[in-house]
Amino acid sequence: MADKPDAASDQKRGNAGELHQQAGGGHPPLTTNQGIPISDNQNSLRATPRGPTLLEDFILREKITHFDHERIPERIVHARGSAAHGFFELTASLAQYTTAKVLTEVGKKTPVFCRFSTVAGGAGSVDTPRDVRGFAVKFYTVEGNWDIVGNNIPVFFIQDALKFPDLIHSVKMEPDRGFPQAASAHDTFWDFISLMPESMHTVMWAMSDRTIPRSLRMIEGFGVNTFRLLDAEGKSTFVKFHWRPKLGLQSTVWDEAVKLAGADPDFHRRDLYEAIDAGDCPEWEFAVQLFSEEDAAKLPFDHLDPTKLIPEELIPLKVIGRMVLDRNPDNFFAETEQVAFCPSNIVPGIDFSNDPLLQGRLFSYLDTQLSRLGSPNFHQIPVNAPKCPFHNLQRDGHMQMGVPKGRVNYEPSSLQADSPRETASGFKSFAQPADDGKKGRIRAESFADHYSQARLFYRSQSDIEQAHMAAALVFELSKVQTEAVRERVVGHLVNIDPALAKRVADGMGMAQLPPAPAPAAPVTDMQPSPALQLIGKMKPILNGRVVGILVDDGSDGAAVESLRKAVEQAGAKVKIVAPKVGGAKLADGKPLAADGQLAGTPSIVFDAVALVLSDEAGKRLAKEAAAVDWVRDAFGHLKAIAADAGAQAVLHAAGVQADPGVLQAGNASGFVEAAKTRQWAREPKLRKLP
Ligand code: HDD
Repeated sequence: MADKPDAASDQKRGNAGELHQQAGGGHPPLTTNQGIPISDNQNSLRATPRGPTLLEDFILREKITHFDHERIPERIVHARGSAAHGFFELTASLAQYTTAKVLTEVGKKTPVFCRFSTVAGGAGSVDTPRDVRGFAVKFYTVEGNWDIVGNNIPVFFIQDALKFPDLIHSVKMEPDRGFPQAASAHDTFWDFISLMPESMHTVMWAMSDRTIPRSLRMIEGFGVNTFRLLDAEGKSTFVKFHWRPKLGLQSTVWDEAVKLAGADPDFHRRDLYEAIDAGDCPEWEFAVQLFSEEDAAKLPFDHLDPTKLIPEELIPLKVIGRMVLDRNPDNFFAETEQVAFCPSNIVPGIDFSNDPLLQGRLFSYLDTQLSRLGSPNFHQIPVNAPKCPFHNLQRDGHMQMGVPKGRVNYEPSSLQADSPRETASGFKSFAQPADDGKKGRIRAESFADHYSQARLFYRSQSDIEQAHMAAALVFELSKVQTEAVRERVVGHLVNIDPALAKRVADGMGMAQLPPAPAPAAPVTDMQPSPALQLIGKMKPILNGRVVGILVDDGSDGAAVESLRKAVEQAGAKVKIVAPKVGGAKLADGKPLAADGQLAGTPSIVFDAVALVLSDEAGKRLAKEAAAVDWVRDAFGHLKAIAADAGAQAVLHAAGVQADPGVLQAGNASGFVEAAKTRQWAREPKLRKLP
C-alpha cells in the first residue's frame, strides 16, 4: 500500500494540499510559532496510513492548543462592538480652561481608535436590537492616552456604581433560562426598572428611536458624566463632552430593526466597514458644555447626577474639533476585541468630578481589563499602548513584552542616570475643598428628582417620536409576563406624563391606570428642549446612505442610469438588486451586474428603493414573494419608492397606495428629494400606534 505523503499521492486522494499549491506561489513558508517550517499542513502524523495519530506530532499539538485558547472572556457589557481608527483635530482652543495639549493645540491631529457597541448582547449577537449604543474613543495624545467612554444617550440608568451589576444582571439573559439574548423586553429588566425611579429618565431615551439607529455613522455620542478641565493655576471648569455626526441622526423604524436582525445581523458593522473601505469616512463634531461651580449651583438639578442632562438651551454647546474615522482595523481580534477603554485614562489638564457613577467606573474598567486580557501588561498590546514614550518602574508580570535594561527598578535611586523621575508638568488632581458633610452610604438629596427630566424628554419630542415611544413601551411591557411589573412601570409613567401612561395602558388593554408612586421630590415642568429630538436632528441629505434598484431581464438601462446618477450626485450609493446574482440582461441587450440577489437582499437594508422593470418582469415578480415583500417592506418602513410602468404590478401586489413618497422612476430628482427623509405622514395609515 502506498503511504508516502508526497504531492502525487495527495493528488490521487484529492487532497487540499495539492489544490492549494495550484492556487498560486510566492508565499512565505508556513512555520510553527517557534519558526520551524512546516512541510505538510493537511495531514497529522500517523503511525501507519490508517493507524493512530502520534502524540509526537508537535505541529498538530501546537496548532490545536492555540486554537483551543483563541477566545478570551467577552466583555460583560458592550461585548458586541465595531471599531475604526481615525484622528481628532482641534479647531478651537480651550487654552483658557485647560493645559491639556489635545485641547489647546489648534490644527493638531491626534490619532484615535473608536469602538461602538451594543450593551446587552453577547459578542455574536445582532447589531440592531433596541439598545443603548456605546461610543468609546481612545485619544493617543502626546501626553498619554485619554479615553472618553461614552454612550449615544447623554444620561444613565443609575446614580451609583454600586447598582451597576444589578442593572446589567437584570437586562442580560435571565439566569435560569438563558434568554432573551440582546433584549430588554423581558421580566427581569422591567422588574428592576419598575423598582428604580431614578432610571425613568434614561428609560425614556431607551424607548425612543435613539436606540434603533440606522447606522453607527449616524449616532451622537456623549461622555455622560461631568468632568473637569484644569488650567495652569489649577482653576477648575466643569465640562460635558458631546459628539455630533456630520451625517445627522437617522433611526430605523422598529419593524425594520427587527427584520434587519434576520436580514443582516452585521448590518451596522458592515455599514461602518464598507463606508470607510470606500473612503466615505464618517465624521463627528466634538463639542463641550462648559460651566463653573457657580453656574452649576444655579442649575435646577445636580450636575453630578448622571441621570440628568444639561439642556443645550441652558448651557450651549461649543464646537471645538472634529473626529474622522478613516481606517478599518487590520485585525478584529487584535484591535477591536483587545482594545481596553478606561474612563480613568485622562491627561494633565482634565480631571474627574465627584459623580458617584463615574467614581465607581474609575475602578471597574481597569479591573475588568485584567480579567478579560489576563495580564497587567495589557497596556503593551499595540492598540492600547500610548503613542508617546512611557517609562516607569513597574516590571514583569504575565506576557511582559518589554526588556527593561539596567539595575534600577525602584525609586528614589541614584545608580542610573536615565531612570524615570516625577515631572512638574505631570498629572495633578483638582484641589477640591472637602465637604463638611458626614461619612456614610448616603444619596444626596439633590439627586431625588427622578421624573422632571423624564417628562422634559418626553414632552420635547415631536408627535411621531412620542407615538414611537409609546409603541416601544407597549411592545416591551407586553413581553413582560408579570402583571404587577407592568403595572408598576405604568405607575411611573403617570408621574412622567399622564397622557403617555394612558396611551401605554390602553395599548396593553389595561382596564385602569395603576396608582403612581409618590415622587421623592416634586415633579416640575421644564422648558421643552427641541435639541433632544431625533427627527429634529435629521438632516435633509442623502449622504452616506444606500438606495436599492430592483431590475430584471428587459429593464430600461437608461432609466436605471438616470436614477443612479441622481442618487450618487446626492452623495448616496446605489446597489443593484436582481432575481439572479448574475445580474440582468437589459432591454438593449447589455448586461447589468447585480450587487445582490433579490431573496438575499431585502429592501430593509436600503434607505430608499426604485424598481425599473419591463411589463413582463413586473407581471412575473408580482407573483414572487421576495419581490412583493421588497416593496411592501419599503412602503411599511416609510421609504421613498420610485417605480416605472412595468413595476406598477408589483406595487399593486404589495398594496402600495399613492402618496408623496411614491414616485415615477422617471422623476429621479423628485425621488432623491423624497428619499432624504422618511415618509412620516404615511405611518398612521399603516399601523395603529398607541
Ligand atoms: Fe461601562 C464597558 C459606557 C457605566 C463598567 N462601558 C463600557 C463600554 C462603554 C461603556 C462604551 C465599552 C467600551 C469598549 O468599547 O470596549 N458605562 C458606559 C457609560 C456609563 C457606564 C457611558 C455611564 C455613564 N460601566 C458603567 C458603570 C460600570 C461600568 C457604572 C461599573 C461600575 N463598562 C463597565 C465594564 C466594561 C464597560 C464592566 C465592560 C468591558 C469593559 O468595561 O471594558 O468595566
